[in-house]
Amino acid sequence: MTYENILVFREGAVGRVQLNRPQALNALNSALMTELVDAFREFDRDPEIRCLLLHGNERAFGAGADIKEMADMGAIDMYSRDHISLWDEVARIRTPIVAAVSGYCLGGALELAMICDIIVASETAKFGQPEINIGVLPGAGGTQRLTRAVGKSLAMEMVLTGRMLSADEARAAGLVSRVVPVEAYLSEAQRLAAEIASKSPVALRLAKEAVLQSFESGLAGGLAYERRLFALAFASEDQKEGMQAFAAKRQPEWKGR
Ligand code: CO8
Repeated sequence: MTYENILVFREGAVGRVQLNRPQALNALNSALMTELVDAFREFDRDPEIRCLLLHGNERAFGAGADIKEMADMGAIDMYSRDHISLWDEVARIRTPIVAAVSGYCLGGALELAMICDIIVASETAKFGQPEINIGVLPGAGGTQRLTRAVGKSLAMEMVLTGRMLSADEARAAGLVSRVVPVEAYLSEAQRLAAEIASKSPVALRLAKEAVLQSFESGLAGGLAYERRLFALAFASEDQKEGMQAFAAKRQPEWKGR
């Protein structure tokens, strides 16, 4: 399939997608989100691909959902067209996803980055939920995922005032895992994605599922879930190979089953 709003690359076992509407600061219209979901799903089905990487350009990861596309919509349009479910589709991807963020990461684009599993930020990154300034509120999960990521007080400040966090503030708050100079943010994220992609794909998916379960359940339920997935890992050849390779002091060869 050819895409008009994203660029898609295969780099070894990493599937890389670049958001590509620079003239609109990568505003996420429904065409772009549909293409993104399509590309991610295709990678997710591909056994050769073990980690995904999502990024924009230096000026913007994304300036949010496309305001011009939404401006004239009524409540029933919003409800029945259900564009927001495209964000839910990204959350259903089982392959780990690294987001590399430079410049603006606002509104629906921050909500998209928070659905990814790890955020690497350039020093120039700016994170915000500015929807309050256009008379609405976050609609693709921001009130929930941001609050879990940075805590109630800072999430409230961001959502109620629209203030953007700098990269350093975002790291201090736990929203991003690392901050790197702008000229290195993409290569650093590629390096991280390649490192993740070198692990057992079975174990990666089980681990991602187990960590995400912490958002869905209380501690007892989450621990029980983790225990079941841990036991399930022992049904894989990769578990045998990983542990035998460790004992034999050699590198494991992952089979992905
Ligand atoms: N939507 C559409 N177009 C946009 C958007 C956007 N979110 N952001 C920027 N653009 C366009 C501008 O209109 C402009 O286009 P043009 O050159 O044709 O006039 C171009 O991108 C460049 O933008 P600016 O000239 O404004 O650039 P500045 O450097 O002056 O400002 C800002 C950069 C501060 C990022 C500014 O563009 C801005 O405030 N953008 C809007 C940010 C925002 O409010 N985001 C939240 C949107 S609402 C949302 O995300 C809700 C998600 C819920 C799910 C929705 C499901 C459908």
